[in-house]
Amino acid sequence: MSEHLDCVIIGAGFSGLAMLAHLREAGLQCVVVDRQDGVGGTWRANRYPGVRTDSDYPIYSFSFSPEVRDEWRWTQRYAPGAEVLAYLEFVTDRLDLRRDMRFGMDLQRAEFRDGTWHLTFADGSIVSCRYLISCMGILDQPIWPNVPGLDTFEGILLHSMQWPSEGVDLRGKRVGLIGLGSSGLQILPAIAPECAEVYVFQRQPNYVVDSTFFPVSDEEMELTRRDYDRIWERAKAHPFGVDMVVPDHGAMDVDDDERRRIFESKWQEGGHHFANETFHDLATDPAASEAASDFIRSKIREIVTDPVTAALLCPTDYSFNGKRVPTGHRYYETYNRPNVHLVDVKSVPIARVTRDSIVIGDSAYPLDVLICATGFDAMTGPLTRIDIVGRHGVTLREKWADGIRTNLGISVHGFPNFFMSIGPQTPYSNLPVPIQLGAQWVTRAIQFADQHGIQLEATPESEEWWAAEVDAAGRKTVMYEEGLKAKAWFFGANVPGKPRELLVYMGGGQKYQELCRAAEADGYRSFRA
Ligand code: N01
Repeated sequence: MSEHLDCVIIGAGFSGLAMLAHLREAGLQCVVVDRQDGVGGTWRANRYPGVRTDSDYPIYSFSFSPEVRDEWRWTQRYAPGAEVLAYLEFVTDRLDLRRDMRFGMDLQRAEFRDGTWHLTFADGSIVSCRYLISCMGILDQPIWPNVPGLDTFEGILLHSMQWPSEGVDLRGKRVGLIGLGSSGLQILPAIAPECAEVYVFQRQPNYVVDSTFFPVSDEEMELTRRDYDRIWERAKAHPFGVDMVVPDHGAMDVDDDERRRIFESKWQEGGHHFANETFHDLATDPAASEAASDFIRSKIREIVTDPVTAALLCPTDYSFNGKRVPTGHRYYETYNRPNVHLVDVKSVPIARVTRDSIVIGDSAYPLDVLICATGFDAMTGPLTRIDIVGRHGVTLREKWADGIRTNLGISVHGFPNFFMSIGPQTPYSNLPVPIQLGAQWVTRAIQFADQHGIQLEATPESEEWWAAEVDAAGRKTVMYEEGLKAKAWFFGANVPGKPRELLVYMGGGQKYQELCRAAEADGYRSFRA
């Protein structure tokens, strides 16, 4: 393949679909390329048992297509991964996007020369375009644990993100699980009933908010459809992009009994409800965050029958919001099963993996299967693994070696007509909201550039301004101190050697959208280097 296009969009997940729909409607000739064999992005890659969203279905979908809104039927409040994937397939077909999509296209290099982006793919295909748009998501670079001997394991070795689409038969197997972030803690309850034994190797416990996966009735679906515009407006106005109203009281404004009653009232509703609908300051006041931590620790002790296991599951090194809050489903209850064994690998770290076991101190745990739910090189990883070369011959990897620089997480100085959907330094949020708004913003920016015959590229001043804003906004939250303590991925702290800096904007999605609108109203001056 060798051709010239207006736009090439890299990635066929939520971002790529929204971007293609909007750019095509604006009359641009676009193609989406993806290295996987179909649409779905993260939802095609992550097919591990138990995978599902932690956002309620109305806000984990697009608002822009009346056809999709009216015709798609969600079945569960927190949709399972297969249902989200089916939704994205449905969107693709209903909006006739597939004709402009190419799969199995692994981008190796993109270079800006003579006013054009020149792309080279692993299969030798060459494509050129005027606009290059990254829709690669935030989590496409898996990390394996840095444990000696991992490659000598002769059983089944799996990463949560690379689960075989045909599934894995775990019946009667001895299974080891490393990693208890959102992925690992969804996997555990889903696999425990079928395995002979599960050994959970925990380095750092998490604050897991449990949830109930209510089915969605016909009546509720109809109400959601009817109310959708209002739901979307509320999500747009919320700092975290969810359809919730920020409470007017802080956790310390009420007495202990009332605080506990309020926490309890949201406990069963899941992560975002607990984090956003109890008190307004769980992300900004260390005392409020500690109160939430205390409440969750008390729930752990209430649910987990073995006191030693319960104590190990209680985080003490960082407080609530120090990591992205995960939603579980009977996660803590699973430790009451006789075949589930929690192994502390913080006080005695994993020594090595052998051909058939994990060795910790003097003990060897024999395993048939080892699952690594050990996370991602988040936000920057998808962009720095490819040679994206700007007009000075510098790659994004080189440009960001001493610190990320972008204007609003959308554009980078030295990389003309290159845009990022949910790039580094965009909001910490339920993602479909900034994804859709971002696709609409980029489409208008490209129309503006075409009308004025100009190229768009962040100015150096805008990059310095935005880096300072990102840092200042982060420092006002508990995510800053607690995230560093917890070695959270949003600091890059989970990747050996990666500089510690905030990879996301913590100032709120609504504030961020205001800034994007202001840049647009200003004639994109901060994007006209
Ligand atoms: O990854 P993580 P994830 N030995 O980085 C452990 C999104 N997501 O894939 O805390 C032992 O959170 C590590 O331990 P520690 C969501 O944004 C969403 O689970 O560093 N353990 C940690 O427990 C989420 O935040 C959904 O001590 C090791 C785990 O691996 C993001 O993806 C579902 C280790 C990694 O946790 C990432 O989640 C799934 C070692 N050597 C994911 N190395 C939804 O529900 C690492 N760990 C929408």
